[in-house]
Amino acid sequence: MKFQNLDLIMRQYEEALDQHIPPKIWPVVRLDGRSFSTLTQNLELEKPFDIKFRDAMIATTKHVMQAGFQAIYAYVESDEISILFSQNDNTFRRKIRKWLSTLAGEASAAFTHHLGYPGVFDARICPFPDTEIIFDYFRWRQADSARNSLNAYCYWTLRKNGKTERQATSVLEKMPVEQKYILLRSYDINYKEIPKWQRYGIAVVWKNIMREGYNPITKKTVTTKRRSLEAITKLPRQQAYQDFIQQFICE
Ligand SMILES: Nc1nc2c(ncn2[C@@H]2O[C@H](COP(=O)(O)OP(=O)(O)O)[C@@H](O)[C@H]2O)c(=O)[nH]1
Ligand SMILES: [Mg+2]
Repeated sequence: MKFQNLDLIMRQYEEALDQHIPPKIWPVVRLDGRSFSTLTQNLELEKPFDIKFRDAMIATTKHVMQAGFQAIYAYVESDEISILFSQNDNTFRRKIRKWLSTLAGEASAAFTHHLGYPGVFDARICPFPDTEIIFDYFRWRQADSARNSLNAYCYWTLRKNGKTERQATSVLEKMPVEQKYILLRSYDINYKEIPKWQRYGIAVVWKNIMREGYNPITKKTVTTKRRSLEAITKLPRQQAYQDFIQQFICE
């Protein structure tokens, strides 16, 4: 078969499953660490929360937000990163396979580089039609963070105090939230005083920085504006959290 004919046929196969993010849709990509329960165990990280791991997740998020797409806002909790991109982001002509493979690859490379241990992320896209549902999405992830955080504190407190995996799981099964606070208090842990990031997650946002410089040609001081990424470890909650996110979104 002639190369040109073969090329035509192969391209049909290659492009058969291609999909695109529709116009005007806001893409939120969630990256999740693959088998990080095992990874965190192999690295003997602090339980339930480890600062080195947290910092690797923040560094990974900053890297992905600067990987050539139009990232607007990111939220990190546990081993997952959610990134909101501009509704007008036309990177790779919005081809979904390019977005998912590139973003998962960038995250995996950055995390591995930062921690010196191979970590792999999967990726999915949530295509949101408006900002209301974006707020709901981030509030949902924050509620998930708070729920998992309380459970992790209870579980590891029981494990550190002699309970087996099965015993700890069985004690916590169907235990009401208030009871979990009481359980922690009985081990001298005031859960309401733990660092906020462990409960409500971390945001990574763009900040404008004004820099003063000297122009040797005009011999004048000049002020330049630069964008840089900042991690916010004390996030507000519920409606106040929504208002916080709102400031980064312009339609
Ligand atoms: N020790 C430790 N483990 C963590 C920390 N953050 C996340 N993890 C682990 O990461 C897992 C993430 O959950 P999930 O994605 O459902 O598990 P996976 O399928 O094994 O990646 C949790 O179960 C924790 O075991 C941390 O700061 N310290
Ligand atoms: Mg995971």
